[in-house]
Amino acid sequence: MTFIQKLKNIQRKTNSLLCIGLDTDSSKIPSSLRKSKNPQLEFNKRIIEATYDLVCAYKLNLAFYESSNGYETIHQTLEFITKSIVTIADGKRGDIGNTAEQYAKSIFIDWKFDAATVNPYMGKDSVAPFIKDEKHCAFLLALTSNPGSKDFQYLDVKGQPLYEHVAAKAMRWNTKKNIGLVVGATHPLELKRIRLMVPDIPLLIPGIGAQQGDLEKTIRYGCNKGGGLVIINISRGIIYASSGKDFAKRAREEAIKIKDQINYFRKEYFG
Ligand code: OMP
Repeated sequence: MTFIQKLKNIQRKTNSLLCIGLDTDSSKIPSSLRKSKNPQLEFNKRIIEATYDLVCAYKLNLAFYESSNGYETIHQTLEFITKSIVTIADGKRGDIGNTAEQYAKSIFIDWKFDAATVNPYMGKDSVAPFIKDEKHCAFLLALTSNPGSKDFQYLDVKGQPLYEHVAAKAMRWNTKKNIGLVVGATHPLELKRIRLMVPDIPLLIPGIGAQQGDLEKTIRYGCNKGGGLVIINISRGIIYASSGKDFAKRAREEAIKIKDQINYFRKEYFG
């Protein structure tokens, strides 16, 4: 099955565009779990158990797992996720072809993620290993959600901001229909322009919640004509909804709230 088919299937099944980011910070794990053998894994399992029917994807930001037994935790977390749900490795990889091959191998072959975030700054050969197989998707950073996105991504290059060149290249490189773009929810007007440039590729949109992106505009401008093809990622706003024993229950409540808001706006703008 291609990545796009898998994404469409799960979004239809759960009626959800929501992706929960498992940015599991060891210092934020509730004290009730700290005595378990692997608190990070236990936390992830409890969040997944409480939310799997409400999401289309889980995104693991690899930075949170780059510690002694972190890579094994990634493996075990993935084993716990229902196979029909999309999994995204957020490592923002980007290196010369030979090294990129190794990154792609660990993400897609060893861990068996469906998708990866990729920094396209080093050009086509750094992206190529991630888009060999239509089962896998590379989400290229186009316009990131953080304040520093202004430093380079808006630079005028031949009359167009740099991030639009990324969108244009993504369209050109997308021969296997397995490229997506990352666009921050903190830039709704730019999101609208990007969606016009790339009508049929998936957008991974972080920045709602802790980074205060605008959900209504994100849905209105980010979705394709059919009201889909976006993945809305929320990490801290859901997984740390409570720091108490009730953290999983509160994460579920928060996920339901956001899923419902997303669907409300989808209905409003796309019928
Ligand atoms: P919260 O702000 O806690 O919802 O987390 C956002 C997640 O999305 C983190 O894992 C970020 O690293 C990631 N992210 C951004 O916040 N902004 C971007 O522009 C791109 C990403 C990403 O590639 O996922």
